[in-house]
Amino acid sequence: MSLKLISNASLATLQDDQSYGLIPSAAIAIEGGKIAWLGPMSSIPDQFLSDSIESVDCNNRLLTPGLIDCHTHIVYAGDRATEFEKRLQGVGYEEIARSGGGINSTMTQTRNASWEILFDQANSRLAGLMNEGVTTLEIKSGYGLDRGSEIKMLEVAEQLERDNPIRIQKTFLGAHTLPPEYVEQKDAYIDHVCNVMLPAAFEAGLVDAVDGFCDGIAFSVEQMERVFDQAQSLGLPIKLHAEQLSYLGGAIMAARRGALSVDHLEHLHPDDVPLLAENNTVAVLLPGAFYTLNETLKPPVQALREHGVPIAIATDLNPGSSPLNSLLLAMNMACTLFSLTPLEALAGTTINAAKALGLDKDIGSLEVGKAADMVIWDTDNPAVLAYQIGANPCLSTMVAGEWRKNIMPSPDPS
Ligand code: DI6
Ligand code: FE
Repeated sequence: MSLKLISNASLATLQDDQSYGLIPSAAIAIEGGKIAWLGPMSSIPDQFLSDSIESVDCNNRLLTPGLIDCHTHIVYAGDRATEFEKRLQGVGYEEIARSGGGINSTMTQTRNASWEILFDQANSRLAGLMNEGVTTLEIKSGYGLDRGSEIKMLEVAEQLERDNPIRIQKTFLGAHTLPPEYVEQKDAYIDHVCNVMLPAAFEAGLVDAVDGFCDGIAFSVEQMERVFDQAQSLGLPIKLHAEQLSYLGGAIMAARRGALSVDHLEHLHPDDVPLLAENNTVAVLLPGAFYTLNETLKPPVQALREHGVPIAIATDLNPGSSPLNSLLLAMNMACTLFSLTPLEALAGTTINAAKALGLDKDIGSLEVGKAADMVIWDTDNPAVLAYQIGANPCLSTMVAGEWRKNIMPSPDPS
């Protein structure tokens, strides 16, 4: 089994979300794709000190867990730049959606796109995220809105994982918006999602979790409950786009059912927060959508903190409300727009993002036994990651013990 040693690192272990878990002047040993040992340089066990072990000297640079983008829609065709121009002239996002644009316009382009075009466009978005140290990401369907097109999107997501050194979680989002075939028949579409689309995607082995858009311009709490009944009868975890543009009470419905996460939450009532805490449901904040839609109402961050709800941060990368191809920038926005601390932002893209995907036993922190997914950064201060805008201090990334990118300068000879 191949052994590797990374030495002279400033580790930020993120073993919980209360501190960076810093170990200065540390080393980390990797065996069989997992973390075998970590601790101070002065106490490296002999078995990891042999000359034959492949080793990298970090020269005291920061080493963190690999970043996790736990909410994305990176598989889609085309763009919505024309809609952006309209919105700048004062036409609202909801107005555009209600008049057949918005998600439906991306649906048309996605249905019409060949598998190869869809793959190539998603692959280049993925490259941008990977270049900044993302080692796991979630990808939702939701721009197909019929059986074949939803499956096409999820197959593209699966192929992205096969072709790249990255972990991908696939989420079925058939209940994203109403497709034109079902105008004024939302309940009939939800029946089709429950009885045809979701079972077909599930049987094809393409679904790790089920999501929906619970909002005035999309589906009601009752309609989402029907989708979740079906998801849970198939044994699938659930999550929900909730309280983004209005308050419907979807977040507490999802939390009561043990949802992994509820996402967006600008309109969440502080009174609803204890239920999230009781059910270990992660609050996923998406500052890219808040920024793009020029929102003013912020998620109730202080109430989430006070009740100990784990907070995650994601890009929500999508062509309409969040064309944000940078998780580091999402972290910066979470600090500046939502008053998160840089620690909360980093916990939000590591340990808490792993919880939002139900993967925290295997990834999200530097701990013995977890996967060796990690990033070496060109700084020794973890606050730098959320502080900079448009810089990319990622030097090296390892996934499951294998270097994916390694541009570490040689250690200073002096
Ligand atoms: N909320 C969002 O922000 C994205 N989906 C959702 O339910 C927007 C998707 C889009 O505008 O294409
Ligand atoms: Fe989203």
